[in-house]
Amino acid sequence: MKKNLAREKLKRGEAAVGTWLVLPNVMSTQLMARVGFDWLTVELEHSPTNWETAAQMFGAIASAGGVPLCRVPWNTGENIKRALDNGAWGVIVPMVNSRAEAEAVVAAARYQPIGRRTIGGQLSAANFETDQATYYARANDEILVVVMIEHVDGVERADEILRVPGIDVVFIGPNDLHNSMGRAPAFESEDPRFNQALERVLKAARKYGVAPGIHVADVDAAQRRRDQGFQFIAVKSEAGMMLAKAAEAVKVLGLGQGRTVAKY
Ligand code: 3PY
Ligand code: MG
Repeated sequence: MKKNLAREKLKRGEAAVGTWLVLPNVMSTQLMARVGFDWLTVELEHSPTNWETAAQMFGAIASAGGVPLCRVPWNTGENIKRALDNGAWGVIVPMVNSRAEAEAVVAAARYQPIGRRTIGGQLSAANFETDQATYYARANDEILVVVMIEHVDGVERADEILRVPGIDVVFIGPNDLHNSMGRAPAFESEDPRFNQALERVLKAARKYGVAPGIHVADVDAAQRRRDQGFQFIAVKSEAGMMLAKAAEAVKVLGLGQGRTVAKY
């Protein structure tokens, strides 16, 4: 059975850096899988991607030697089961705000004796290049379980959430976190409440041996957050990087004059 190298890096205390795949597209996934990120997350929370396309995207990443993860649409057992049974090597679960919600994540994502994940699926074993019996026996050691704290309620309860056994990573969603503070969505801000919330989650993560993570807008921010102690770092998305480069070309060449041009 293949090893989840991103999970191993995190367990060694190192950073594992990846990006979001928001395009429902197998070809762009095949190309992104060869760039060299530690992991790639197929986005199902805010994208039009369906389960069939997601399963093909997980396969494209795994067969290129990468680590396929899935941000599920919401914290339900059905979503977590379908992501893992169809070949994701880990789940990122949005908006976890209480101990009970964190326990529900672990119950769905881990087999017994840690959780109550049910038996089934073919692509899970196939993407780890193993048979189903071996997958069932070892999946608990390879699957990456990521809970998102992205609301002031989750920050308030960071200790009770991260104390739940079976969680590997706590991932901060800065846009929703700002939103929950009544502020405009943003990856960064000078708001002391936002920066104190980050420190509070970092402290709880250290206390319970959970790797801290955050979504960032660019490479400079990724380096800064890594220096601050964040380990699981998502740099924007494949579409975001494509549009930033395209917008740069338009700007440098002085194109788009007299037209309404989107800013990226
Ligand atoms: C947020 O910023 O709210 C996110 O969900 C990032 O992934
Ligand atoms: Mg969010």
